[in-house]
Amino acid sequence: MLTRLLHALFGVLATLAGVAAAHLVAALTVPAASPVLAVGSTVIDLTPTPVKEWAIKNFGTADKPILIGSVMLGVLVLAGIAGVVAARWLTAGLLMIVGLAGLAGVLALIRPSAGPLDLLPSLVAALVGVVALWWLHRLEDAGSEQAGTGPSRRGVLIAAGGLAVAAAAFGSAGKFISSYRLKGADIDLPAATGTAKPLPMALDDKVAGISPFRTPTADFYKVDTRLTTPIVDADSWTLTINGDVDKEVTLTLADLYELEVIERDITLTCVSNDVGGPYIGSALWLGVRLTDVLALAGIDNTKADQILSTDVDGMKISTPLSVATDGRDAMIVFGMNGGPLPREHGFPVRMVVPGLYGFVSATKWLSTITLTTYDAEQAYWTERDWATDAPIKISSRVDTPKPLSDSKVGRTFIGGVAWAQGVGIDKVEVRIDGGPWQQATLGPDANNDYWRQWYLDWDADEGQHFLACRATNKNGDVQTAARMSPFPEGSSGIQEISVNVG
Ligand SMILES: Nc1nc2c(c(=O)[nH]1)N[C@H]1C(S)=C(S)[C@@H](COP(=O)(O)O)O[C@H]1N2
Ligand SMILES: [Mo]
Repeated sequence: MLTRLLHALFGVLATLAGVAAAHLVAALTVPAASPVLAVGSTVIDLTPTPVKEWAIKNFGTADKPILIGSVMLGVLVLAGIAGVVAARWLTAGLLMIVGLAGLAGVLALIRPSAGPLDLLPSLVAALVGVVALWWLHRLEDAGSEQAGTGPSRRGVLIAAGGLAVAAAAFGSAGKFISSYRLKGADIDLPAATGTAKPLPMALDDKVAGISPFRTPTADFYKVDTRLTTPIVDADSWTLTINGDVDKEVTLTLADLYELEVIERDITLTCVSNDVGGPYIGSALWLGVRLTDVLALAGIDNTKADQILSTDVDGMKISTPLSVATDGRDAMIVFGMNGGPLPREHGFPVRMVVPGLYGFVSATKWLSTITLTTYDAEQAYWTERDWATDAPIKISSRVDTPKPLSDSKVGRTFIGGVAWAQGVGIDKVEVRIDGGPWQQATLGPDANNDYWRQWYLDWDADEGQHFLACRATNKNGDVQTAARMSPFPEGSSGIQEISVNVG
């Protein structure tokens, strides 16, 4: 039994060393080609929408670490078996390791943007894994011959320990190198013509715990299908506009800077939020008008109804052409909150279309814009049965007090944010313990595409309380109480939280 466990450990250690070495090689070349990430990305793509929904609901943004952990666990179980098999029949065990690495290699190679270099990390994983497993077994055999009777395990254990240390070192080096490469890249940004009005401080200081009127870049939510952030070189980056246009054009960052540069305060929202959810943020975006860019290619004669935007890795997002060109400030963005776009938010260039959920508008790491029809080509989420025309629904959220929190008896605030991009917020009401709706005080109005803060004075008495909020837009439409889940076109309903006072 103990010998079996030791052999399983051999397999696990050899595989860990291989995976870690591969991760290091990937960090230096193509981070997404790291075997664990290649397998993980495929699992994400193959996961049915309801399971994904469930994972986002239960794990939030921890869904990815949990996914990677599960993939790793599965791989290590197989690696343990390979270790045990290798003790009986070395070649078979080694072949199992090669098979595992080979599978990761194939998955890395079939990614849309993959090049031959993407095979390198898996080759390294196979090589290191095979050599390590072979070496551990050889040491063990040598040990048992010397000792005559039982195998002397000291040498083997020292070797195994050394391998574990090497794996940890490779892995950390890989992590360090990719985080270094992921550090914000710098580019010179042009100034906007007619800069946006400075945003008032609003209720940030008055109402403790309320969402800041402008979300700090570091706190901005992040949602995408990626396990690693693409590293794009701004100097060689280009944007191609093709498909059903008068003439295909390819633009550099400098070409974009030649257009009229604008600056807009816009609230971005993810469709995956339950009512009251966290995936929303408001920022100052710097860029050019999407319509100005499309005009360079000429779309007057187009029969397209879809803007299909593709990122540098081939991931596709659809946007209705009529919506993006209806006069709203749809943007091709290169700056966020006064700095360049951070890598995780789409460096060097992304799309932002006010009023549409991010999954049908906010393409990060933008590379190509294709004018086409919904019949001819389908985007990533369209293939997964999400809506294609998904305007953001009127909604509001209680930021403070926090759900299920404990607070003190006495005067305090109930506060939060409300949004109705495109139309603007006119009113927010709060309901305490099922009583009448009471009108909250609104913070300043930056523009109709931006959220508004709100608060209500509250003299809290002891006990459990239920707090709900609802928004009304400037057309008089009230946030509906009818509950809908995020799939397929965004959640609706009214958030009601429970808090304890005492
Ligand atoms: N290339 C790419 N762009 C993408 C996504 C993605 O998965 N890949 N996710 C979209 C979704 S669902 C949302 S809500 C926004 C989120 O933008 P953020 O991460 O900057 O907040 O980006 C959008 N752009
Ligand atoms: Mo999203």
